[in-house]
Amino acid sequence: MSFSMWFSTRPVGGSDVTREIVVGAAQLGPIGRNETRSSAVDRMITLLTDAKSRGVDLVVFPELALTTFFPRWYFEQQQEIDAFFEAEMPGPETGLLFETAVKLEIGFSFGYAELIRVDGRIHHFNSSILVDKSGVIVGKYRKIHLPGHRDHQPWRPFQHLEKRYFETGDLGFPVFEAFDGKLGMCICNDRRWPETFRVMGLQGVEMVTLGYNTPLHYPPAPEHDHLQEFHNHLVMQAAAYQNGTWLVGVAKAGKEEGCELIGGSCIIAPTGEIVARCTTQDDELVTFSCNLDRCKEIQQNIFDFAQHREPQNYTLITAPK
Ligand code: ING
Repeated sequence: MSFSMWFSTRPVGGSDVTREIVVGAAQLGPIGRNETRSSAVDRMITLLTDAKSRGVDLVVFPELALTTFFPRWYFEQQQEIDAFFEAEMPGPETGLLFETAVKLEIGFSFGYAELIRVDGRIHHFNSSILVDKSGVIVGKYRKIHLPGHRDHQPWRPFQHLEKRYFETGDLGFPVFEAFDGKLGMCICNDRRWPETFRVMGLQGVEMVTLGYNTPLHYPPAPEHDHLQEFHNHLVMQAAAYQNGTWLVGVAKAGKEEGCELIGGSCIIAPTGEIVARCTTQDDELVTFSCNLDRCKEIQQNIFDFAQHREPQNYTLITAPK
């Protein structure tokens, strides 16, 4: 076999202008129970401003970035619970974040507790939004995989009452045309479920942003505590590689109201490689220039769904539980 037979000339496709998004993973340290939203917003603005000075286009903040992770406590009164929710977005205390971002011409994504009224009924979601450089909310996601439990379980050193305080997200796993690419979002526990990313992968997602609040201690299985950081990166790296997408995972980190939350915020390439990661448990920004066209290396080869997927063999996955 001649030498030239070994080297197929790969088709040279597309324009020579690459689609880059300079991303900032903006990790937050602990937010105290009595810390005001304005204080959290000020910390986010500091990170936004630093990001702009570093040429960032899109800053990603954690899940429930405006308050402490309140599902760790059992509340009887709905009024106490609703105090952690936003009834408007932007609202009186988050408007400054939007105004500053517009001035800086920078996009951002963050998670918050969303309270909405529909036909006179109040709904509560663990939500995330994507805001473009002109301050327009171009995408919204509501957390679907709610971990933890619904009832008060005093045996636990801290509660995890997301099933009590939030409804299951009702928007699916949408992918949005924004920042010259296809962007999707998910939230925290969603990242542990491969279906989350495959649904977005089937929509051609090129970057997924997600925030998380992940306690180091997992009361039902303390023997896994030492694996929390490993599991965190394992699922995100696998998701990025198996769907050929960039992934930005951002923690609320550190000892928050006595509960140790893992850090490990990072930016992951479509190959599954971690290309940037935080090294502290505090407010910290790491950045990377993400070439969206690199998704093709995976999406048009090893995970070319049209060529290689066998959905007729996967029907169990969507069968009702
Ligand atoms: N937090 C955790 C998460 O999925 C958890 C809950 C921790 C589940 C450890 C399993 C193990 O990262 C949220 N907010 O979903």
